[in-house]
Amino acid sequence: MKNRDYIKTIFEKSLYCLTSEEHSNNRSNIEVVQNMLDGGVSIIQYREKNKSMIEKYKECQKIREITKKYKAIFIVNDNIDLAIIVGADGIHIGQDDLPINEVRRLVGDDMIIGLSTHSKEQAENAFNSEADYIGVGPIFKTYTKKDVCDAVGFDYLDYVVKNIDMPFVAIGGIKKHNIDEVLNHKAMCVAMVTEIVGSDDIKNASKYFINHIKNYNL
Ligand code: TZP
Ligand code: MG
Repeated sequence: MKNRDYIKTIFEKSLYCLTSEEHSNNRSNIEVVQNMLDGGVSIIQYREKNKSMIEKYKECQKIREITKKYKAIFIVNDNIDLAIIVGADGIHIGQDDLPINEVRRLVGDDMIIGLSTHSKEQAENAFNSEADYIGVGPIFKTYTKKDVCDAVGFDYLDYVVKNIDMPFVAIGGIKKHNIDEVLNHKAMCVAMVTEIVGSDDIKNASKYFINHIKNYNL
């Protein structure tokens, strides 16, 4: 298992961007990721629900190549085999996926394992597992994720900030108009899907949020 303190240094005050081609206004995942990287994004998750495995494989190979060039962290959602094959830095899974200890056995000690959590109990379990970081959300209502649970709001985020000493990323419905609320609640790292992939200028939107998060003073 990676050192959680080390992952904290990567996540601290960072923007975490996810792909979603259906929300990318006719731009490909590759073009979107290239623009995110040009805007300075340092953590990219490939999340794509509408493609075949072979399509995802080809895209992930390409994204692995460019994220390496930019020294960005590359995390694959859902598909453990794909993450291993393309040499991703991490895999992100959900509560209904394989148990973390089995995933750890498959991916080895070096790969980052992220786990989505939506409740205090799930966070406690994640803390005591071999997960390296957790997703905390959805903070607000989101239509991006199809099978998502109701918004967890700030109570759960506050609980994690106070009680769970591991890297985490706040996610779900986070936009320009509400990001300050999330930062006020001391989110370590902020994840966005549609706010970035759906923006007219992905590079500049990424730059804006990276700077905003970095320079935000509580
Ligand atoms: N996990 C929890 S909410 C979510 C995921 C993948 C989707 C967030 O998308 P958006 O567009 O930032 O609300
Ligand atoms: Mg999943």
